[in-house]
Amino acid sequence: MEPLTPPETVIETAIRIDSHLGGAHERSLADDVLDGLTRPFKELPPKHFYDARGAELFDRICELPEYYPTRAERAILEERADELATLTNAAELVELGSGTAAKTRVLLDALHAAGTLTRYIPMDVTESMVRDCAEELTSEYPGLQVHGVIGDFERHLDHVPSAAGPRIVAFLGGTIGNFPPGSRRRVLREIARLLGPEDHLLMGTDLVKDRVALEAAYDDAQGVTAEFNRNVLRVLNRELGAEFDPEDFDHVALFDPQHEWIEMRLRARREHTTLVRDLDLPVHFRAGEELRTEISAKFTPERVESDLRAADLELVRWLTDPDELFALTLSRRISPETTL
Ligand code: AVJ
Repeated sequence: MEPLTPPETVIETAIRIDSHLGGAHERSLADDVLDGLTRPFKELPPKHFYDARGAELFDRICELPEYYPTRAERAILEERADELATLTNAAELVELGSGTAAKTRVLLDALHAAGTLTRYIPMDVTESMVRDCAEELTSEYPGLQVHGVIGDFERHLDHVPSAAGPRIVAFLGGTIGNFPPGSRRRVLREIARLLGPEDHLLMGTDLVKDRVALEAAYDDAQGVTAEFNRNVLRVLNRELGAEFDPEDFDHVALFDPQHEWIEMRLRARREHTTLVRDLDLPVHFRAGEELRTEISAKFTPERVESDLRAADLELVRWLTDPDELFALTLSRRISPETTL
């Protein structure tokens, strides 16, 4: 006779969390520092902003009067979530860079009300955020399964579980704008591989607008964005034994109209050399020298559509707010029949 299943394994657990970070993540930071701080034009990728403090500062940015993208995107979602639910019939929502999942609730509400929702799959590098939102959402939506994936969507998309029904892959907030054009298309192609014939990508993109509004959004009066920018130096201090004094740097945010992107930089206030101890790397800054910490691309409708096309995606819906500050696009894979 088969042994009885121990009672604890019979309990349906609504939450599963897989972690893919650890050692590999620290290596990626070390590699990025070695690569980025030894160049003539110093640069670090923006993904290293988001330790616990960085994630908290980003949440404060989202509440700032100058930072319109979060409000505009939420307004679009509130206006159109029911339509998205009807169009997609989604049983599951995969969210890349889920954070606190604040805006996600609008979508989850609509899918829940439509009666199709069974599973939410948040993916984020900030473990505490994935865990907290899994706890909250399973109690807010009875019967919802949450399968959290702690990882980097540039490296761990393979760990997103395969679809159990029609799904929406959400990539909100305009994060795709953090990638320069070439890698943007690579990231989109990789994301597109998560989509089957019944699935949709829901992507947020910030739109090109006048530079005053753009620069204010990245250089707020309260200095929260400046602190967020400097936070990357604290991350290097903690993770790699670097000796940066964040106060040695000014926050700079500029719109580059040629590239149609915002650049954030840290400008050295004085000439100095900092040691990154764990890498045995001295890093020299001239007075006024700048370290680029982020690009945030701003899009035209044509640009969004051509980037989607390059990833074999076709536009299903273009959704925008009344002031056309921000856009959400719903797209799907171009099916083989339509490309013949
Ligand atoms: C999270 C990448 C969408 O580019 O607007 C906010 C990050 N940087 N303020 C953006 C950010 C400065 C944000 N994304």
